[in-house]
Amino acid sequence: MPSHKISRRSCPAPSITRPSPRRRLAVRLTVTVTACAMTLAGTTPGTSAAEREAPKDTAADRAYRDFLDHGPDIGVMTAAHRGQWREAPENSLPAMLAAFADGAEIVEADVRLTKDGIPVLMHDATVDRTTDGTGRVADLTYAQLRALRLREGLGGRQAALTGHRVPTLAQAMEAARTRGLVNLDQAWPHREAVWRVLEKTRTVRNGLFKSRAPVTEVRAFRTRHPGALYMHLVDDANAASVTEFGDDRPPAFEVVFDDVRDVVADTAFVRRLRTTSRVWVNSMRYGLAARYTDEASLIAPARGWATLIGRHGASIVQTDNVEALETYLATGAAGAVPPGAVRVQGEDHAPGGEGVAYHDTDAGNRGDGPGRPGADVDVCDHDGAVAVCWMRGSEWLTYTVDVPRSGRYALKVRVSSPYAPAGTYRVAFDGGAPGAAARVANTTGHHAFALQDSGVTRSLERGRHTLRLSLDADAYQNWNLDHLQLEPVGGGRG
Ligand SMILES: [Ca+2]
Ligand SMILES: [Ca+2]
Ligand SMILES: [Ca+2]
Repeated sequence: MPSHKISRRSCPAPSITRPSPRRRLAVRLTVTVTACAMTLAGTTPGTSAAEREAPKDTAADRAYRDFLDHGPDIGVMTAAHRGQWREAPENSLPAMLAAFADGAEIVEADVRLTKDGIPVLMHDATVDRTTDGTGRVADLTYAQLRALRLREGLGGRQAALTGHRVPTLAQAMEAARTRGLVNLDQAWPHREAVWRVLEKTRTVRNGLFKSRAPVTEVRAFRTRHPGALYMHLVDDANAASVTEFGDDRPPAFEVVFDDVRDVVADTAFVRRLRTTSRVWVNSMRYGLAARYTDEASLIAPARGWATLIGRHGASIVQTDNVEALETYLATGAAGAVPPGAVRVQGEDHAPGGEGVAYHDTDAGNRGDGPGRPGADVDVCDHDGAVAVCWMRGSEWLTYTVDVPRSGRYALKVRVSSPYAPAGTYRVAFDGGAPGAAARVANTTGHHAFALQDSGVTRSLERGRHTLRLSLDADAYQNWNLDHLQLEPVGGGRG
C-alpha cells in the first residue's frame, strides 16, 4: 500500500462537526497536519508519559457522535460498501482498514454464522465466489473456513487468489474499534450472537445493526440492548413503519427507492426523517436510489451524489468509490480529468461507419446503452458507466484526440472485466503501425471499472490526432471500455 495511505491512517478525521460537504477539505487538511504532528511527537523521546497516555478522541469516537447527530448542519458520512475491495478482497480486514484510511467513517460488512456458530464476514451464502473453496458458510466450521484463501476484489472464478483469509466478526470489530463504525449487514437473523461479539470485543459503539423487520421486533431488540446502534431500512413497501416507531425513532433510516416518485424519495418524507435521524442512501447500483449512482456521479455529480444529498436528504452515502466520494465532499468535483490530460469516452468513437471509424463483428448495438444511431459498436450502460461492451477479437475503434500541448503522454484505459486474461489490444497513432500488445487486467466484475496503464507512451504535437485501438483476433476478448486517457509524462513540456 502506498505510504501516503499509511500516514493518513495515523491521522484521524476532524474532531469538529463538518458544517457542510464543501468545507470538509479545509477541515480535514488542518486536522491531518495537527494529527501527523502529534504522531511524530509521540515517537519523540522527549514526550512526557502524561501526554502519551492522555485519552485520545479516536476516529471511531467521532464517527459515533456524528452518526447520532441529526442537526441541520451535519456533514455527510461515507460508508464503504464491503470495504475498499479495489485494494483488497471484499469483506477482508485489509479492505476494511483501507476504507477507514481512505476516509470512510463507516464500513459495510456482511455477517454470517459458520456451522459452529462463529460470526464471520462473507456476503454470499456460499464461499464459492470469493474464495478457493466451495459450499455453504452454514455447512463449514470456522476451522474449514479459515483454511480458504480469499480472491481479489469482488472475486469470481477467474479472480486471483490472495493470502488473505475470511475474518471473524470479532477480528473485524477489533480492527474497527478506534477507526469507525461497521454496518452489520445480513446480521439481523443472528443479532444476539453478533451482540455477544460486540460486548466481548468492547465494540458496542462501533457496531451498527440494521433490518427491515417489523417494528415490534426491532423495539424488543432495542429494549434488550439500549446501547445498540440501529438503522431501519425503509422502501415503499414498509414506509409506514416510520410512523409506527412513534417518538422512539432509530438514529438512522436507510432509504431505498427505485424511482424518484417513490414515497420514501419524497422530499417532505425525507425532511421528517431528518428531524430525528440520519438518512442513509446507496449509490452502488441502479435501483437503490433510482438512477443516482457512483458511476453517474463520476460523469457529473448532479446525476448522483449532489442530487442525493441536496434533494433526497442523504446524510450518509454508501459507495463503491470511497476516494471519489471523499473528493466530491471536499471539493464539489468528482471524476475530474487530471491536469494536462485528455480523456476520450470509449463510446465517442470517430465519425464514420463500419470499416471507416470502427470494425464491429455483429450488426447493430448489442448493448443496453446509448449507441450511435446506425452504428454497430456495442454500448452498455453499467449502472451509469457508459462503455463499449461485447468487445471481441479483430474489432477496432478510432478516436479523435485533441492534444492540448506538445509532449510525451502515457495512455491509460478505464476498463472492466471479470475474466483473466480479459483481452489484449494494440494502439496506433495517426495511421501508423500498431504498437505492442497491451493486456487488460481482471477487475473482478463487468461493473467494476478501473483505470489501467496500457504501457503505451507517445510523444505528440499539440493539435488533433487519431488513435486506433484494435483487439487482437487470436486472443480471448471479453471486456468493457469506459474511457481512454492520455496523461502527460514529466509535465508534458514540448
Ligand atoms: Ca455490434
Ligand atoms: Ca462488438
Ligand atoms: Ca464512457
